[in-house]
Amino acid sequence: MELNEIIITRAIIDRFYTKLTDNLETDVAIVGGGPSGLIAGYFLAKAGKKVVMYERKLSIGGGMWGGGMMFNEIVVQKAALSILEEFGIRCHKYQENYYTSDSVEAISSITAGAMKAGLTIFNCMSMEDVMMRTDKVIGLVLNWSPVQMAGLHIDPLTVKSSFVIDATGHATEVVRVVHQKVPGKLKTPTGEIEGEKSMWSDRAETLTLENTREVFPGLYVAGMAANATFGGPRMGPIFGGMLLSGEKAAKEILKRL
Ligand code: 48F
Repeated sequence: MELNEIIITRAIIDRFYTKLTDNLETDVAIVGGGPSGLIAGYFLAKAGKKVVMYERKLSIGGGMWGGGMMFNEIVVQKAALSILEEFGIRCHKYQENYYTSDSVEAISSITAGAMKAGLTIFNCMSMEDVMMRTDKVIGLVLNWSPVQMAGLHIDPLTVKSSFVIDATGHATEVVRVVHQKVPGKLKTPTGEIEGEKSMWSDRAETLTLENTREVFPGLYVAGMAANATFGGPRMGPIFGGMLLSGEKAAKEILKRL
């Protein structure tokens, strides 16, 4: 049978339209497709929740692809090995408490695992604002990344969710938007964004987990965004904290859904 270009086009438009409209109202919307967001999405989807992710870039995976300085290996400590195992990611013991994985295998396996668990991902879409009702985040305002990059004056569209996770990494973009709109209202010691501190891997890995929590009603922070919000240090290419942070964000939200 001869292939028909119009059927190909119609198939893509129909399927994408269904995917888009199916996700206008969800339990959880995750901004940022790095390791912490993907792990949060995986555990929420696995628990049967309706969860959607928006990633600004064409590719999912954030800062994991490049390992450390483009040496495409990551380090994971013992506490997070069970998460690598959950996705069948191979790892090698380097020495006590230091395990390595190929960063490409790690992030591609996590992405595939999260999607198969039920996470829906929209790439090339950026969060530019949140939807709010008196002191509560109730959704996201989205636009195509290329629209933003081209500086086109085109209005965004809005999606609703019971909870939002800011997993935008160092940029902590969702928190920044909320902070801009309602200054001084964050659940941080000062009410403001405390700001990321310089490298201290050991402390950062512990703090990432502690800092993974609700920062404003309806809005959780995970991964590097948690440290940037609550004033934790950066940790470099050790990823246990990121994985455990995603898991914690999912667990905390599941208690409330
Ligand atoms: O930076 P990223 O990988 O976040 P993470 O999950 O992991 C941090 C580590 O990669 C690394 C580290 C670990 O030791 O420190 O940096 O905390 O992924 C964040 C993703 O969010 C996307 C961005 O493109 C990236 O892929 N992102 C950022 N802002 C937006 C966004 C936005 N406004 N809308 C959509 N996506």
